[in-house]
Amino acid sequence: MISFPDGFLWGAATASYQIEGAVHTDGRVPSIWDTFSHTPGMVADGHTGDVACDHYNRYLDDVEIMAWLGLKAYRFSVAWPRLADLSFYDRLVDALLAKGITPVATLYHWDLPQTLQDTGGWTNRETAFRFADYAAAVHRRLGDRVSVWTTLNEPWVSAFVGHGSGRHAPGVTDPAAAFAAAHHLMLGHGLAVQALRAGGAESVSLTLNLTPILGDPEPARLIDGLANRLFLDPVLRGEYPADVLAHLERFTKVNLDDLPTIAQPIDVLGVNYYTVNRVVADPSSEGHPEYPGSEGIAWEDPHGEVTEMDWEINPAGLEDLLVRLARDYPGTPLMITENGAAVPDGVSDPGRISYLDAHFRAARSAMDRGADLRGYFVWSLMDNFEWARGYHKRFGLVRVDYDTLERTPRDSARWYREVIAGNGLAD
Ligand code: GBH
Repeated sequence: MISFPDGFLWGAATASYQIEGAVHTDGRVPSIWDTFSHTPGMVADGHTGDVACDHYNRYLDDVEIMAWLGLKAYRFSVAWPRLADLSFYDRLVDALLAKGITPVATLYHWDLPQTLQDTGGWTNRETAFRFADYAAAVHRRLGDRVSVWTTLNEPWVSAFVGHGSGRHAPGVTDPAAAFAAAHHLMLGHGLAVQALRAGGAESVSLTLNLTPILGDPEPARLIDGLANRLFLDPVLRGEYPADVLAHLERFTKVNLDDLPTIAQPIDVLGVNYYTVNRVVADPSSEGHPEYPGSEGIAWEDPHGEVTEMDWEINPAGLEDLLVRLARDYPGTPLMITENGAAVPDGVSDPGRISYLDAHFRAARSAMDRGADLRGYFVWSLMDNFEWARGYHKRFGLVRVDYDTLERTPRDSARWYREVIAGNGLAD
């Protein structure tokens, strides 16, 4: 038996725009993802989050499923566009607590109000201050019942997929904008931490998507800087790494006086892990638009098995990442806030079970090697709007029929239920 510590926080994760639907209900205003998904050509087959899983209306059914799974915690995000009426989250939190499920609230999972985009979005420093105001307002409303808070989900994606390749909203393709957005996102994080602390929040965190970069040492070092250290070091060490700072200053200047604000202590670091990237030096390569300045570097095809996203399945990458974090950023407890796989549709999903099984084991061995891992959230509770890929890619423990909106637990859900009940895996 491979056991996890008592109180290990087994959970599942979702995000507002990916599941809620009800985009015109209770005064919700448009977000950059409404604009983007309604722009022809941006999302596969013109899919949008207008209805999604209709979780906004079906949340009680979904909480029943979570209770059946035995989840200890549920990670959801609050939609900033619903700031005018947060009563839905009141009801959701109460329903979770009634089932003994700890709510873990993320304040920003990519659905920026369109009005803020109209004044520059994350490229405008002012947005960071608006984010902190919003964080304070949500905390005032839910802070009596929600004790675990995450500011941002994956600022790398917001900055570099949103403003580098433009594959995500707001669909900008401008390296200077991408680096400015990265800095302002981190500033917004720091200001929001201050606001949450002022309101008395118990546990405050940031979730980063961290991608181990394998391959030729020199290009791997640069890309690791842009993917990982660009965010880890300002938040956890109060500085931009020298190589990353020199690189980003080729595109834009950032205000280094913000670093003490960005480096507000956090209680836990959220880690989203899916795969590794492999890079090689290749003078003929134009580079990757999500890594501005990566000319001369090529991305290798995945090694071995891949998921439906074409992402390499590499559980050792998770183990190495957690051990590295414990070594390079000691003293910060870790939580896996997302890990999971898109596999072919069906109620039978052996690929998802073997993916999760291997990654749970990898996480456990990282703990044996010193990683202070407190919890593990599977992405995702249910199939949902997979951003630019629309509804084609299915990450759910629970299947969603998009015609009837019926939910059906997959084999992986039954399997995960056993893992949680036994707090571990059979040898
Ligand atoms: C998460 O993003 C999101 O938080 C979540 O909303 C989403 O549904 C989920 O993952 C599944 O996609 O791009 O081939 O080089 C994950 C974003 C995915 C970005 C892996 C870096 C590296 C592989 N990350 N990606 S690749």
